[in-house]
Amino acid sequence: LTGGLALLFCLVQSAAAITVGFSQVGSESGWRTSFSESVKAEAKRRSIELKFSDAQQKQENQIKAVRSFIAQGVDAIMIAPVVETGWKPVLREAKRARIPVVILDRNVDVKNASLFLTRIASDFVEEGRRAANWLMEETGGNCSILELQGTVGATAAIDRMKGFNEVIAKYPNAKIVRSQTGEFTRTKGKEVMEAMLKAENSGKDICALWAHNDEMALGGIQAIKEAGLKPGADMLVVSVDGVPDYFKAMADGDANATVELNPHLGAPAFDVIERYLNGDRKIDKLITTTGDLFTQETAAEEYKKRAAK
Ligand code: GZL
Repeated sequence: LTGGLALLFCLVQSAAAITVGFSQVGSESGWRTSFSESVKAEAKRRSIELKFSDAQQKQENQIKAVRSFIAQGVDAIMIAPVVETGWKPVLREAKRARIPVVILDRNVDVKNASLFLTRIASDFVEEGRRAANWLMEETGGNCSILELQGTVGATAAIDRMKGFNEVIAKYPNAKIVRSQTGEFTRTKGKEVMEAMLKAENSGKDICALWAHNDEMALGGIQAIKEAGLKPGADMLVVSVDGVPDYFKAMADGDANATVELNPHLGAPAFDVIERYLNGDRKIDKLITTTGDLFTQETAAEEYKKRAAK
């Protein structure tokens, strides 16, 4: 009898566990991999069956994954969209299949808000403003800047640029002299920075590098060193994400500031999915996370905290 009851309990228990499909952009940055790891760990903690798909930064792979989740009849879908456009058809298919969709981090450009349950993200425009405000205070508003943009068409790139430019527009002697995408990666960031430095007299008259994420900034720092300049001193470096390697660079004096981006989106995402599956229909369309600006002053101790994890 006890064996039968135990088996019954397991069956009921496993039947109660929900299945969630997660379409992730890729693994282009340290922030992205922390985000993925935190979602996987949170799913395990909650005994949620997670179907994880890494799209290698290609939207067609994301759409294929979402279609496969729909075909498998998952209970909910999470999408971290690589770019904003092109999502309407597959979101309509999920809606027809009555599967709730949670958008994580970057946004989707759809007019019909009923096509997704909610979006959980940081305010990227504010991140851009904070980076620019720090730089303007640091330089008295007198600064010629090189910009490494994130992935073209990605909300993080569009909005960080918007916030940064909104602030420097108030300073007549602050100007972005060159701007190009480094696709959020360290390799591409270094390559593009090398080209920009060559075109700008090896960066001798450049006051700062503004990068839409730490990975590109770290690539840019290598290029600045190879051009014979001291990053963090001859050329200030300001960025976003707050990955451990960047805290190390600040502690070493090679970088100056970053706005931390919270990678722990799993818990709020699963909270809202569980609320929805339990019948809650009063869910906000946007749930924002926040992050602080960090500078060299606290970089060494912050690095110790993060590297230990
Ligand atoms: C922003 C996120 C960006 C990170 C990068 O929230 O979309 O994508 O800043 C990552 O590190 O590539």
